[in-house]
Amino acid sequence: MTQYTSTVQAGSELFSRVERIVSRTPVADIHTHLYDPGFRSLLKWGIDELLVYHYLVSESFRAGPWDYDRFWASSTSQQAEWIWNRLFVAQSPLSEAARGVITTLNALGLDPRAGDLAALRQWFSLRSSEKHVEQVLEVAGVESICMTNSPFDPEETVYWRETPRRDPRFVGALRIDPLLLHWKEARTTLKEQGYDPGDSLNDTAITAIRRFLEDWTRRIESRYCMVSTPPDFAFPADTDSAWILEKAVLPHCREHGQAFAMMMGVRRGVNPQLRMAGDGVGQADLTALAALCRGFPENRFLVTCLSRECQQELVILARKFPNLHPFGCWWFNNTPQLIEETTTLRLDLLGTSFTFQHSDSRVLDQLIYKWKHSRAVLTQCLTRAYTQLGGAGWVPTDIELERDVRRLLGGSFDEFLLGDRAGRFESEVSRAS
Ligand code: HDL
Ligand code: ZN
Repeated sequence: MTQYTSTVQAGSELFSRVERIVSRTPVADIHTHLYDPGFRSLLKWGIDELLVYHYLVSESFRAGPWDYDRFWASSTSQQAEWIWNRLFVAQSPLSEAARGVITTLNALGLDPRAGDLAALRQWFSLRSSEKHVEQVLEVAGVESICMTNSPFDPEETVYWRETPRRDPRFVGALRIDPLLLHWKEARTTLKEQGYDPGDSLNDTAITAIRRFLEDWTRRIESRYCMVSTPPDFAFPADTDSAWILEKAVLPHCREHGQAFAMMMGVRRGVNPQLRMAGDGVGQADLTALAALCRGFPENRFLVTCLSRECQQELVILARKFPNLHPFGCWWFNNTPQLIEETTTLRLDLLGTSFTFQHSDSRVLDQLIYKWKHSRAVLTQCLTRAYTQLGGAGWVPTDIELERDVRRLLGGSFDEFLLGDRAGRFESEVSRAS
């Protein structure tokens, strides 16, 4: 009887069962930078947008000459041609993001080998955004998409003032980085929007910030509230960030049933010349997360970390705090090797009480490759896990496989948000004592 196998027998009967169920289980994509088609130009799609994805921008600069100004002064289609030639013509598209373009084009029935960007542009140009959304969601197997909605982004807030016709599959998620990380600037925005917090952090500021959060939460029908934090984010701490988080944001989340999502360990602007492509990674101090989970048991924390080194500590913290839900293999972790490593770690220590992946897609068509690539790794991880379970004498039925996969692809996320886990946990503990 196989007790443990680190390699998966692809093509085995179990592998085939798992692969079939993973491929047909619809995904709730809990973090993306996509927009409802009602937001018109904010929803990016097509070959040029695929090629100028910031992951590919940074990769294309690996070969000189590094003429940043000339690149940024050129048009999107010129940038796309430049990237195509460097990453797809001068070498094989071996990186995850470059391979993703190939996966996506083939899945849409297009031939990347033709290398004719003009013909590809023509194909995309003939499609309406609504029709393209239907096809991409169908091909990608995605049933819902959390957007990233920032009340600090004037390009976006203009649409909310028009109360856009909404596609219910595109779910709101309130993004508040400036509020927590750049209070001096954020204060100006709040004042401009009619929430005058005054000049110091006191009860007046709390009232203004909470009204701001409440109005935006309602306006976008937010699923959760999110921030990305730098490696040195500290809590508790004598900082504006810690004060606003404790006095305004976490009480708001408790009152409005909002989980608080933290994406931890991003170093913004490591190379400013690469603009959005210039961000880097640092090891987050997760003692701050432990303090938040411990100090605010009625708040629920959705967390993903950017550094590989943080992944085990995050999983172990999740074992200590029922109000902590790890999710996704974020950004630089979104590679087959690190998805497999992280997911195996999580399955071994958390079972299915986490969310396997989010796509972080910025371009609609990316949903296709990000979920095709991730599903392939999930199939590997689950086949290994069920092989081990079988070796222990417990062979899962298809119903059980479907249940488990649904949990990993959005079901555990829903349960965590709706289950008021921390409250129920508290009541169970208090009843027992
Ligand atoms: O802060 C974030 O939400 C990150 O996901 C950044 O947007 C990053 O640029 C990204 O797209 N990562 O995949
Ligand atoms: Zn993101």
